[in-house]
Amino acid sequence: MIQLYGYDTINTMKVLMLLHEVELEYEFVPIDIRNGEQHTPEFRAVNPVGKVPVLCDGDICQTESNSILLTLAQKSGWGMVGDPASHERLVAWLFYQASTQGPYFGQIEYWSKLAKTPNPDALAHYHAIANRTIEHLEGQLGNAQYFCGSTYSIADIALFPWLHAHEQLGLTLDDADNLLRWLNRIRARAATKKTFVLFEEIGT
Ligand SMILES: N[C@@H](CCC(=O)N[C@@H](CS)C(=O)NCC(=O)O)C(=O)O
Repeated sequence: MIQLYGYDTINTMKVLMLLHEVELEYEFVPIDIRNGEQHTPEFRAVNPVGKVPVLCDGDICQTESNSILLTLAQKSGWGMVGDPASHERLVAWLFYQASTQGPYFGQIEYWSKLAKTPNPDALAHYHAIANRTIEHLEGQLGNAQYFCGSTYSIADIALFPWLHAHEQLGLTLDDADNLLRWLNRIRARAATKKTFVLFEEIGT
């Protein structure tokens, strides 16, 4: 059975959402990153970078949440989109999420919750970038149901967790009705609800 090393983190959430959509059996191996378990020799043997998620299938272990999404979607046939233009768009969203949305929203989490020395300038800087990101995503989504059109795909799964957590970061979607509709559509899915339930259990 495949194993998912993870915790109640944004990037773990993406992989769980996909596993639940595909209804693949997996073993969840919690790695308590708040208590340093990502730095144990046992876990470093699985991922030398010391980060979750990691998905292992036998001896093959894959890191980087969006690359895990892509591999699982290609293998299962779920979460991809049909025509070449949509496929290019899907891959571009995965890169955009990993290079822009993820790192900038992650900086807000750091400066608002984790930093020992507050830095209001840094927080304001990353809030401004995140607000531009939200504006961009709102415009790109437009009236479409999903980021690649009418098909729910791994592009949506990749972009979902940070937007789902926007209130915890002090961000608002008051001017982003399209994104709010999109969030609620995804929150209502059985696979997403199952992921939320598992998140409640992790670390408790
Ligand atoms: N680019 C990686 C980022 C993974 C990552 O940053 N994981 C965080 C949790 S979301 C982590 O394990 N942090 C522990 C640490 O850095 O010590 C991915 O998308 O999987």
